[in-house]
Amino acid sequence: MTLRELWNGEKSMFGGWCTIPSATTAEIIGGVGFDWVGIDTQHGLIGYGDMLQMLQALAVTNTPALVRVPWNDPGDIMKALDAGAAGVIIPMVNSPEEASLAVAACHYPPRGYRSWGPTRAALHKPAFSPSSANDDVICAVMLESVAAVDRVDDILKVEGIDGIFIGPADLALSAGLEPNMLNTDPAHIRRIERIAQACKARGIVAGISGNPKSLAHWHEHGFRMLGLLADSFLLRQSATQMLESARQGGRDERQELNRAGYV
Ligand code: 3PY
Ligand code: MG
Repeated sequence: MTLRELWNGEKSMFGGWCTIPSATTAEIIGGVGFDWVGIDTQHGLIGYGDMLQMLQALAVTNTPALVRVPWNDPGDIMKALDAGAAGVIIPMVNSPEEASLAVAACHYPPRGYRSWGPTRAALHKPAFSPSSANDDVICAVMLESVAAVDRVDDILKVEGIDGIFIGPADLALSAGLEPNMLNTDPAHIRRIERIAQACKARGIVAGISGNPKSLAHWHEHGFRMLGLLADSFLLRQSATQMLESARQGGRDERQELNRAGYV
């Protein structure tokens, strides 16, 4: 199923998140069965060459990739799409003007001003055309500041936004709170709920990242694009747990591995 088909459906879309610059980790995460995988070129340690190889690795696993670009920059957006990303996640969008800029960079004329040169994007798609690309590409903008929440209704009126992805840490930081993905400050929670309501009113997919428990909570508020925590976090967490278990004589049953742990 394409990301657009999933997007236009009703089901939850669980995403993996890659911050490690490695086609191998991308392939491993892609093989897990996520509905989409984010390649984070903003806070992840991933450059253009890594991103390209990670897109190739994810394609092997048939997992649609969303690239989080470093900023709302047309050049970065277009390079990620030309390299074959199914869509982009664009950070720090704070106004309708910034949202229009993001949407226009994702679409070919007449809808936008994406420049022609789909070097990898068109590679295995004989029917690729400006209009098919415009229909397929997913443009998700990140609302992650108090200023963005204050203008959420105007931002969502911008034609061509497919999804809102909330950055809980930056949103909290902009309100003078701890930049914590799971911040439970009541005013912070109300801001997230406010965005969810605005998305629901306009039929726009709402997204957020977190752990399974927080995602279950946000799903009840209408969030469908649900990003799980990053490869770097998962690796560190399970390595830490495994080491602790080994030091305790292997008594933690969660650390039992099949087939010597290679696959
Ligand atoms: C944030 O929490 O600010 C994010 O950007 C999460 O990805
Ligand atoms: Mg952020």
